[in-house]
Amino acid sequence: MPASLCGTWDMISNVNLEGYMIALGISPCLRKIALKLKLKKVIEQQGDQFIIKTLSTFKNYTVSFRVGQEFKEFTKGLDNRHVKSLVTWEGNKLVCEQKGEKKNRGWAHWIEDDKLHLDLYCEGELCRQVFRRT
Ligand code: VL7
Repeated sequence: MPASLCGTWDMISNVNLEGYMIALGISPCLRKIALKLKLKKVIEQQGDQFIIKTLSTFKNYTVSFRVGQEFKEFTKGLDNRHVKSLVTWEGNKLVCEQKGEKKNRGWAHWIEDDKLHLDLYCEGELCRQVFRRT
C-alpha cells in the first residue's frame, strides 16, 4: 500500500514549468504570471475516488475522478482543452494519461521522502514539482 497522497501541500520546487506551458501553447503573458506562483495542492481520497485541487492566488483548478475510470476533463483556466483522462496506479505512482490534441500528455504523483512529487508532461517537455506538507 503506497503512502497516502492526502493532505495539504506547498510547492517547494518547480523545474521547467516554462517548457511545459510552451508545449501547451500558453501565452507569454500568462506564462509570466504562472511562473511566479507558489502552488498549493489539496488532495482528498475516499477509496478509488480522488479530488485534487491546485490552488494559487491567481486561479484554482480542481479535478475529481475515480481510479480506473476514464473521464472527460476540461482544463478550464489552464490551456482550456477537452481531454479524455484516465488515472491508474502504476506501482506507487498515481498516473494520469490525458488523451487529446496534445501527444504524450499527462502527469504522475507519488510520495518520496515524505514529499509529494508531481511530474507534468506534454509532448516531450517534463515539468517536475515537489511539495511538502503544510
Ligand atoms: C495544473 C500549471 C500551467 C497554464 C494558469 C496558472 C495557474 C494554478 O494538472 C495539474 O495538476 C494535476 C495533478 O495534480 C491535477 O489537475 C497542474 C497546474 C500547473 C499549468 C498552465 C497556466 C495558467 C495554475 C491552477
